[in-house]
Amino acid sequence: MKRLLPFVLAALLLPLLASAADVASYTLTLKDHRYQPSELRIPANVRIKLELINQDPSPEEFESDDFPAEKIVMPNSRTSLFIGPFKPGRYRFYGDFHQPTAQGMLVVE
Ligand SMILES: [Cu+2]
Repeated sequence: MKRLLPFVLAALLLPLLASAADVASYTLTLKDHRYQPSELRIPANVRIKLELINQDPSPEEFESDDFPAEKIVMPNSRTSLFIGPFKPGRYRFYGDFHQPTAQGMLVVE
């Protein structure tokens, strides 16, 4: 049993590593309190990793009323969150601290 242990561990852990690596990553950059891109296309029915890059000198909060998400990104820094899975459709998101300009849309297809 002792010699089998590494193989047992590998058999247990590799699928976990593989599934983590399989999560596709998408980037939203904040600059001048606007999201770039303002429309982000993602595939339906999968969980995705969203990288938030804030190039502004003030904090922002990524938020949506269409799906559960609320994440603060500090000035000149980055963070990430997982969102989805989504059904096909359009889902609005915004920056809570600069709503007049920080508007965007997830286009799920
Ligand atoms: Cu908020």
